[in-house]
Amino acid sequence: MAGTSATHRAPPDYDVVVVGAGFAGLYQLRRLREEGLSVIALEAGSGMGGIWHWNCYPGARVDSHVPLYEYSDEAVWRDWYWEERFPDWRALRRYFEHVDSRWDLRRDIRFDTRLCGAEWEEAGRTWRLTTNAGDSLRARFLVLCTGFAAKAYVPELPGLGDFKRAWYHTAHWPHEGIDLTGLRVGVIGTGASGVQVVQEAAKVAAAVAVFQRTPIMALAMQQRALTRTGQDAAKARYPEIFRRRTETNSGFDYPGSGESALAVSEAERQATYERLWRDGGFSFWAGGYSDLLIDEQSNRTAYDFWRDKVRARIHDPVTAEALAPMEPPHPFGVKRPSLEQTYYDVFNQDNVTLVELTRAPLERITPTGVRTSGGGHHLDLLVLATGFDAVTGGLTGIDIRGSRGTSLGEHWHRGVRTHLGLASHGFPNLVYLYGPQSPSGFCNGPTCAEVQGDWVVELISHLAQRGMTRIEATAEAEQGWRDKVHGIASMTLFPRADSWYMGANIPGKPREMLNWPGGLQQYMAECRLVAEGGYRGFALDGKGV
Ligand code: NA7
Repeated sequence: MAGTSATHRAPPDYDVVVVGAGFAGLYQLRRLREEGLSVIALEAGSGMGGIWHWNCYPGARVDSHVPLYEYSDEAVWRDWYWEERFPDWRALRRYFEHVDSRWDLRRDIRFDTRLCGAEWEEAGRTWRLTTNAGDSLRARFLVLCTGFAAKAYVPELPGLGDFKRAWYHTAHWPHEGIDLTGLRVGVIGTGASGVQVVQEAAKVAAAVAVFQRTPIMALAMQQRALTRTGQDAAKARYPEIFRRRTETNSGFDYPGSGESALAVSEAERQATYERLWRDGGFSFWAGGYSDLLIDEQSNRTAYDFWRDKVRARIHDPVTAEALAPMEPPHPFGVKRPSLEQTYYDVFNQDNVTLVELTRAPLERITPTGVRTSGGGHHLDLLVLATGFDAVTGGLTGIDIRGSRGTSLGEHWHRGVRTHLGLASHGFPNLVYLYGPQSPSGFCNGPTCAEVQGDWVVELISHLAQRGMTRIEATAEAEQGWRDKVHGIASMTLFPRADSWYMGANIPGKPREMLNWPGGLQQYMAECRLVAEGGYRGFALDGKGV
């Protein structure tokens, strides 16, 4: 058992330490403070916004629309205005400054401070935390809000170390920016980040080589400029909009038809798909037929519609087949679709080349470019849009030692184990938001931050009010939740693709569903049941551990 010396029985420095100052962390800080608890937030970056503090690569922009992608607090939205329906990283950074001006958060955030280690001290029932700044502090509760994309994935590319020109992962883009004008740019990866970089680079670069392993099924963003008057008029409906987003399965405002794609005529289906396509954003993915991600035949109707829309924009038939194959590489929407504005059009430009790594595998990075079996590509800049050790990487990257001295990484070595996607056995007084086996990847971020966040605040307040100092998920509850997650996932098409949803984008990572696949409504019901049952599946105050 870790840390039992009498010196550790002193009262903790804080009731709660929150880690991360993105949507989830800032919400925790504000709400827990309101409950009268002493709270501090640690943030590795020098500013607020979480992923939006780091994301500044060319074209970085959110794929979720506003006002859905913001806090529901009227004090924040009343006098906040966006310029676009899908804001870019600059607008999102301004938004977080605005949030701070309304919630007065900064005074309780330690910036440039990364949590390096956390050790459970049983005697005092506290976490002892150490940071890169050399601080050591003790907290009763530890709330990790590190986000689903805190750990960038840089694949082992032979020769990368020899590359003499500049290379960057999208998540580590220099904050001063890079002017792409006239450069020969290579982009490895065609996920959401790769699509955005390619669109921007294609505008100004001398040459853009896009190295594709799996074609992305990108949807039409249908970006729109937003006016102040339009937003003022809409604000009367905001409370209703924010309420509705907690009543859907995706945390957005898509009504969902409840109908199978196969239950309607071909003409009706095509009309529905056209409408969803025109709506833009994730409508086509999350707002359509209910069996899209369950039934292969139904899924195929959506794929074919998507494929034909995309192919109609690409002049060269070989490129069209590579970007939108006649036969789907995997079912539609089981890898996260991204949103595009000009992605498919830029491949008609002379300065953009698609390199199919499945046909011409990457052999090595040379000092001046990338060599595939099909030939060499000279580059001035190589962009790794290769994604993240998503969902778990941000948590396992911190050396967290629980009551049995094991780390979270060790606990999850053979697969993730959580109760409600919020807590783990052997890690008392520790919760993580947006974590594995929670709705995270399948839910609009701010919705999840508030829904899960409120539950966590209630839990901690419940304990504090009763003078309880210890809570720990039981091993049985973890097993039950894991079985539920995997049981639901096995009824879906998600296991059919090697996605980050399945942990399958990282070599050696256990292949398993990493998100709660049962929809937000059932998740909320499960969380409610647990709380109403006196926090079922948790041992309170050390009883029953
Ligand atoms: P993603 O969606 O994980 O995309 C990563 C891309 O990088 C994807 O196309 C991968 O191909 C590709 N990749 C990864 N490793 C390699 C190697 N070794 N060689 C070639 N290509 C590779 O990350 P993003 O940053 O775009 O988006 C992450 C999330 O952020 C996104 O889902 C949104 O929620 C926002 P693959 O498909 O695996 O064949």
